Amino acid sequence: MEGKNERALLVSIEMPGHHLIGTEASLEELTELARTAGAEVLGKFIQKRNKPDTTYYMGKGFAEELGLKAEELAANLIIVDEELSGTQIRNLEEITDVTVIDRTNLILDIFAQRAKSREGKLQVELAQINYRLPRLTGMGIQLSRLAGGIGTKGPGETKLETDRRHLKNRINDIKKQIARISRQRKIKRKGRNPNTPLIVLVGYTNAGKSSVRYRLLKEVPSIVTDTSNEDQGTDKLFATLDSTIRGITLKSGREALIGDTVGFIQKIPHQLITSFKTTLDEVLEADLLLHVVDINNSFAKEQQEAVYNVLEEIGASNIKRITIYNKIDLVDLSVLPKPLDQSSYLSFSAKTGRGVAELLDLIEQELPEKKFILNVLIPFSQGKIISDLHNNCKVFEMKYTTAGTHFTVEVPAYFYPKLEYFILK
Ligand SMILES: Nc1nc2c(ncn2[C@@H]2O[C@H](COP(=O)(O)OP(=O)(O)OP(=O)(O)O)[C@@H](O)[C@H]2O)c(=O)[nH]1
Ligand SMILES: [Mg+2]
Repeated sequence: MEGKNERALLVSIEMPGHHLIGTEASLEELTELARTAGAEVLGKFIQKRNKPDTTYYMGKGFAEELGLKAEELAANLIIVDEELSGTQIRNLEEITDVTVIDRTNLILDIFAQRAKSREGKLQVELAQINYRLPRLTGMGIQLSRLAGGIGTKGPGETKLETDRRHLKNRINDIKKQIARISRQRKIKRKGRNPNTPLIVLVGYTNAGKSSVRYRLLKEVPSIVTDTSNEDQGTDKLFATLDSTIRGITLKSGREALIGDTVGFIQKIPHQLITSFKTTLDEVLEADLLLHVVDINNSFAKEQQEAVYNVLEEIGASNIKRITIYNKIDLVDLSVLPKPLDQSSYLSFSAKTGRGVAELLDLIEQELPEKKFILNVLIPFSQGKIISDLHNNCKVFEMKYTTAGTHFTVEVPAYFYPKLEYFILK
């Protein structure tokens, strides 16, 4: 969308209990999204209905008026705050004579603009194809131009079938490439010291995840010495797309890895969740999640709920969390709200640095001690290690061999280095 001088009208329909954050707030968020994508927003419209219209999503009369409004304001784009079917899009375009896109398509567009890494680009393309595939009939004209040409048409196939086959092939191809990158990532992860716990920042988009991490990297001894290239926080939705990991050292001397991730949003397109699976896998591997909440946002509570929903959807809801009420410098709160998920919480400001010491203490407290099950062979000469092992580890099995004692033990992280040399492959 960028650079095309998009002049947009935004539309939402208000249905009882439909939007998590309320119709107007959702439309406000859509405005931010539209601006982020590079569009100028000329007007916002809401129609109250009990349920969506299957043909036009909104009422036909309302759609016609919208078309007139678009002509009057010289708008060339209508953005609907919901995911539409291909038929609804085509019908709306016919009746308004303006290009129509839905919320999902807009978010996918932003992701496409933002994606930098090869993996990110592939993931976005996959999400886009999964969005398009069921809408091929509706968007026939746009897509037929993509496929087609000599040699692409199988015998007896219609254009639509050819397009579908084309996209399905591309999906397989992308999935293979993503799987390959994901394997390389796993190998890299295995190379990481298994002692080092992983902390991952999660939260609603623009809550301040990158800023919180930047603050931590600056305040504590971190493995990155040069922070000039770090994301210090950007006032844009979905500024962070790729997950990156940095190392920090906690007060106790314990090292930890801290990962930044893509932000969540209400009504997040499910195509994005499935295609960003490998990136989100990092969240699943976390030992502790830092849930960053923009306490200054009037919908902080609803945004938290949206985050809980996404965590649930990706299967990360049972990972321990700390809730960080960020941007406290912007509000005057005598009492902090208790997070609904019962997690530990604190007020914080990435801007002023308030709460840094407290956060580090909380992290130390909440970060579960990692444990490993190991098979080790300890030579008889290592009497000290054997007695330490009995005192500090849970022994499941012990067998004497000629080379020494063979143990199967559960080992706390701090003890791991002592045994590393004796691990049986
Ligand atoms: N006043 C104030 N602004 C903050 C604070 N923390 C972050 N911000 C601002 O909030 C905006 C978003 O910050 P980011 O750190 O980029 O947010 P994010 O959660 O990483 O956002 P995405 O990566 O886009 O999901 C930026 O303009 C920051 O400067 C804070 O404690 N106080
Ligand atoms: Mg960010």
